[in-house]
Amino acid sequence: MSGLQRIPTINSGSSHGLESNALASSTLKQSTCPYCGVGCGVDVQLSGSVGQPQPVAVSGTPEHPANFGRLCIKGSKLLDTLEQNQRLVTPQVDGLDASWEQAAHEVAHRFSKIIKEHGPNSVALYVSGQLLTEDYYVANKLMKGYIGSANIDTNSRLCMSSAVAAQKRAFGSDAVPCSYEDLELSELIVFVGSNAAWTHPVLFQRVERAKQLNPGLKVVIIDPRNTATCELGDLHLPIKAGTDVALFNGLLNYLSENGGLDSRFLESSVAGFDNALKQAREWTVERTAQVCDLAADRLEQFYTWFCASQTAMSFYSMGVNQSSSGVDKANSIINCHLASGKIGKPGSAPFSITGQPNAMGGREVGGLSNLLAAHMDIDNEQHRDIVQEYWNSPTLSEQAGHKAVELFDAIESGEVKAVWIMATNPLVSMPNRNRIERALKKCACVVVSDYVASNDTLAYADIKLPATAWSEKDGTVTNSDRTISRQRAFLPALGEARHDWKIICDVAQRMGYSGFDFQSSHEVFVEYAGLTGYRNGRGENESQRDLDLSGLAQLSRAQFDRMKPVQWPVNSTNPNGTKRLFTDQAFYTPTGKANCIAVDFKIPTQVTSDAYPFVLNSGRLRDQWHTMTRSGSSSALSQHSPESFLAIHAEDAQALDLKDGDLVSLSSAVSTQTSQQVVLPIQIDSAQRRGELFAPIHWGKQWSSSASIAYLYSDARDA
Ligand SMILES: Nc1nc2c(c(=O)[nH]1)N[C@H]1C(S)=C(S)[C@@H](COP(=O)(O)OP(=O)(O)OC[C@H]3O[C@@H](n4cnc5c(=O)[nH]c(N)nc54)[C@H](O)[C@@H]3O)O[C@H]1N2
Ligand SMILES: Nc1nc2c(c(=O)[nH]1)N[C@H]1C(S)=C(S)[C@@H](COP(=O)(O)OP(=O)(O)OC[C@H]3O[C@@H](n4cnc5c(=O)[nH]c(N)nc54)[C@H](O)[C@@H]3O)O[C@H]1N2
Ligand code: SF4
Ligand SMILES: [Mo]
Repeated sequence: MSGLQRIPTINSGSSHGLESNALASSTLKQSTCPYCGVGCGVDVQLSGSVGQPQPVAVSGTPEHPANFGRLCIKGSKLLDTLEQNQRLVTPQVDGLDASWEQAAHEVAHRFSKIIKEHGPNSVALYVSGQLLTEDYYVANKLMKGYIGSANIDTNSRLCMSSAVAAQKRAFGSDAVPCSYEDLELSELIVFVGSNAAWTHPVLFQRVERAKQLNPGLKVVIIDPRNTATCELGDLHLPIKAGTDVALFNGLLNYLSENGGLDSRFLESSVAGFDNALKQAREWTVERTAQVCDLAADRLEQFYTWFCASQTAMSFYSMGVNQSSSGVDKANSIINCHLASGKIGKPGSAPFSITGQPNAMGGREVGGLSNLLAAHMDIDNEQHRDIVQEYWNSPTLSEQAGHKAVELFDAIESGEVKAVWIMATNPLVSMPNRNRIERALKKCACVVVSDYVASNDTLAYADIKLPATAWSEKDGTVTNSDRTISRQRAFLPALGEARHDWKIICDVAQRMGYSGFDFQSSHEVFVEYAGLTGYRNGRGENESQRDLDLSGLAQLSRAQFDRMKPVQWPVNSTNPNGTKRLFTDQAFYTPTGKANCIAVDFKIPTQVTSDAYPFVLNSGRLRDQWHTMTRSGSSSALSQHSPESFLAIHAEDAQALDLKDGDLVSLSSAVSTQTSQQVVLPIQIDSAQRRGELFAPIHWGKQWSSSASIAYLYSDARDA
């Protein structure tokens, strides 16, 4: 099949009463914002003829449970970023334009040849939380069920895999217990390692409003930097980077000594508490304050509030997850919620917030190399049997594949000889960029699916495959509180761009595999929903899983098109979805009890030295998205921070005789110290702690010759 593939643009029909105020000549499409994990509903107003619709306005969907009509600046500027002339519109093979027929054949042929000569583990997929669930599902099916290798990992490894591992340890499943609404029902909201004011703005606005409605609501921010989020805080704890386990062990100890435990809940529903407490015992307020470099009275203030409040939400993000002890950090937070019974009830939960629009959907379909689809595990024989039986697939990988960092190691070592990268830009986002460059240079076959014509990773591609962009994509995403929403296409595919799921199916079929004859995202979705319910229960031959969408497995195409946002599980017990998990105090472990995990504070793997005296913290700016392929082309979004910078405390700047705007060259133990790879202008900003620097993650080579901070980071990580 070659040539243009057009997506029908008939209105998929919103089922609410918007018709009343819609103009006769215009139609409305409801979709979901493609930026952050809040997952806001967006209404796109179209005018013009049915064949040539023009988007004219975008606004928040009034009835979407994530945003109730609100949008942040990135969402409200979505139409500015529908840039058409930066797009990849034709497949390319070895630098030449190609037909889809040729391109799909080449990918299939090169992958098949390498597999034949070197086995299934010699190829890999590196995918992304920006794919739709349907894209992700078929990618995972191809790799684990047909190629027979689990070498599929995702940029979510850099993002929330610590939270996944922690939730699995504590709850027996990767389950986010709460609903956004809980943020409005709580007495205490703790932001840990999150700059939500910039990174999850609509949720932050909901908290802002909740505080106006209830001045008794307390907000605490635990972050080494004094960020925009701190403006809402009753208390900011400028913690020394990397010491969160100490802080939450200290809280656990405080709860036990000050009547903050929920003994009944601990007795009936929690295992491992005694051991966890034993580990936490040494963390007195004084000792904790010293290790975390905090004022003891301020730390105790936080402990008192948490201990005294009936409800609390701990909203945690990259300051927790991206750490050599990321999983322990998350479990130390969850421990405190379990110990005080602040879970499974309104206004209370440890809440891992996801970054990307579909990081949750990706983990649901098994996008990580150690998972299987539908929240099943690769190291569980029964789970493997369920998945293989449902797919009726020729094989199913029995062992976990390489995780992101190891995957690029394996490419560099030559063990992996072909990689297909989809919807992520690892040259900019993976640590230790020199190593990623070496690996991709060496790799015999690099395939990249993207919708932009150029980015730092496409520069290494042998085969470039043009994917549809947000306005053209059609399928589902799952946000941070388990709400599944529809993304709906409102423009036809540009040029020869194709949907990611379709591209994967085209290649799979050319590799000779059955099981990929899907005709629409709807067909993929119902197959996936069916798998979540398949042999899911307590009976013999069954295994009980939290993720159950069996209530959606029979959706017709028309029902799928009209589907409203719904929180999983959706099944016969909960046909309209499920707001909160664990309200029955039953968890997904073999005993039904949650696990408190004994966690030990460890100093970060990377520490400062005489040669490298500064800690480099990195994160996001309000108006840019990741490596800027989406947001970089909007002039409105570039006003807030037009260039990259290195933020430094005034006293550190003074000691180095640096002033605002001075250019500094940065090096680390892994960067090439002689080259001027990273040069940034100084921004004096005492929101950093002394000895800690901050740089934004967004700029790669495409946007600036020397602002790619990925050169500086080693690949230290939590195994
Ligand atoms: N505008 C914008 N929004 C985004 C994104 C974007 O690119 N742009 N990306 C999305 C994605 S994928 C993600 S993952 C989320 C990330 O959302 P956030 O995690 O809120 O984003 P960061 O800016 O990385 O902020 C992490 C915070 O952790 C702090 N921190 C660093 N080290 C520590 C530590 O040891 N302990 C503690 N307690 N805090 C620490 C940092 O100072 C920083 O303020 O944002 C999402 N939203
Ligand atoms: N130093 C440092 N590094 C970090 C982080 C940090 O805090 N500090 N954060 C990490 C985190 S949490 C994350 S999530 C990553 C993000 O890092 P990346 O995933 O590398 O960043 P993006 O710019 O979002 O890259 C997405 C790419 O896919 C394309 N794309 C978008 N949508 C689609 C689609 O639907 N289909 C296809 N085929 N292509 C698409 C875009 O054009 C873009 O080129 O960065 C990580 N790296
Ligand atoms: S909060 Fe996130 S999902 Fe909502 S409009 Fe802003 S970027 Fe989009
Ligand atoms: Mo992320």
